Amino acid sequence: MIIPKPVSFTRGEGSIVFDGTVDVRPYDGPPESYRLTVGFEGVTVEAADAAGEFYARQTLRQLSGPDAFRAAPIGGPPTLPVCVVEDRPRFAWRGLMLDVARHFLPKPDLLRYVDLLAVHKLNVLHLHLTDDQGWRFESKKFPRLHEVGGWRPSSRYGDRRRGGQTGRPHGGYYTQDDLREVVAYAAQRHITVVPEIDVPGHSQAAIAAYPELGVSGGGVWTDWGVNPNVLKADESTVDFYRQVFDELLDVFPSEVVGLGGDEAEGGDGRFVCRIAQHLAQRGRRPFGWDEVLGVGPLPTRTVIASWRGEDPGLTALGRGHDVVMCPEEHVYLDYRQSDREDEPIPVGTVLTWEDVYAYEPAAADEVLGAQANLWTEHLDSPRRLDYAAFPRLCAFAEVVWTPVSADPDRSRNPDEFRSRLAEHHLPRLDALGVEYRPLSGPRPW
Ligand code: TNX
Repeated sequence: MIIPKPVSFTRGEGSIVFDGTVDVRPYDGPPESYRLTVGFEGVTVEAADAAGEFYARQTLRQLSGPDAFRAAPIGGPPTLPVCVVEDRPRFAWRGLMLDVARHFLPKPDLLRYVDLLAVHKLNVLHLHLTDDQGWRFESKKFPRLHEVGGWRPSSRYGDRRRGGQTGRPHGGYYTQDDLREVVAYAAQRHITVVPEIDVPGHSQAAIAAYPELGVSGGGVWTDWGVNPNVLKADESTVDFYRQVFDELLDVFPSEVVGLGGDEAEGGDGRFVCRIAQHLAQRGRRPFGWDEVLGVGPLPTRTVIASWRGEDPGLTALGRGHDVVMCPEEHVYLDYRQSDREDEPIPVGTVLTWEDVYAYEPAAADEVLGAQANLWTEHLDSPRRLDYAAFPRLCAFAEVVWTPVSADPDRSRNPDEFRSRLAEHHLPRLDALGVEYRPLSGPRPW
């Protein structure tokens, strides 16, 4: 009944009425771990650190039942089962990548996603802030980036299955203060916001703002797919981006900072190497999609996101990099959830919650962790995001907390998870106002 399934859950006889008082004590466990005891004498949380205490409190909320997740309280104080819960995460990096570039997600909705990550005990929000179709980061030095790059005109709609066009005009950006607020809000929930500015491909929005940056010109892109236009690798373009990244570092304290590097066909790899070096000189760890393994020398501290399967991640481990596994065939939450004709967002290959739940990261003892990726070409509203993210993100949360093990009581079990989804997760998501995809099939929109 817990998300994620804890290392151990022992339920005793009886229950107590919870008056909100928690006795917090130190715990001799690994980082982020805790033991929660609900006894007749009261509630005790033993926590290894502040994050462990935070997760214990999330679990307490889960034990309190779905109404504890409503925005406004209903009913009296919750009743808790007498129990002991021992728990520790499996990975240090338990992430979600949100693409706020293809469709801008207004700040209140972004904060809501931070809350949803916290409920699921995920601790990294990777924000994909720029792409061909939009630039979402306010730049004080180069304001045309957000003023021009933040807005795209209308275009015709194409067949989504083939990529297609963007359709309606669309735009928006976060001010630096907005993002500082998001960072602080996330930090209170033990979530690190890892920003990404994508170079040297996926950069048409920046090129629209400052045409001299691009190999060729053009406006903010109104197609989906891989754009052949990329950034030049000359000194002035690299220097421009050093200044943009410096602004980014002022806003985001995260040690790990994303520079993209994906799908830059025809792009000059030296661009990525030089930005990576710049980030390293500024005391940060560059973070790139697995294509960056092919561009030339990178600081060893570079973190690699393995999305084209897991082989690139294994290669990266062999070269001494830290790795975040996010293989598209297991954790791409933009992919369609069934092959039904009426599935509303029919992109990619079928990826069910069962597929996500069955994901077992390779080299699990060596990688930093895993993240689910939520690309938003076809997710143009928070409602659509909810539909794509849930309940698959619930399944993902359990993957990064609970290993597959020989002990059936402690291992992940899809049948048992299905009943926990139906009995506990979905009522909780209902209480939170999340418009998840029903287990029975597509929601009629
Ligand atoms: C590939 S995954 C991309 C994104 C797209 C996504 C669509 C990756 C690093 N790049 O630009 O949005 O496929 O699923």
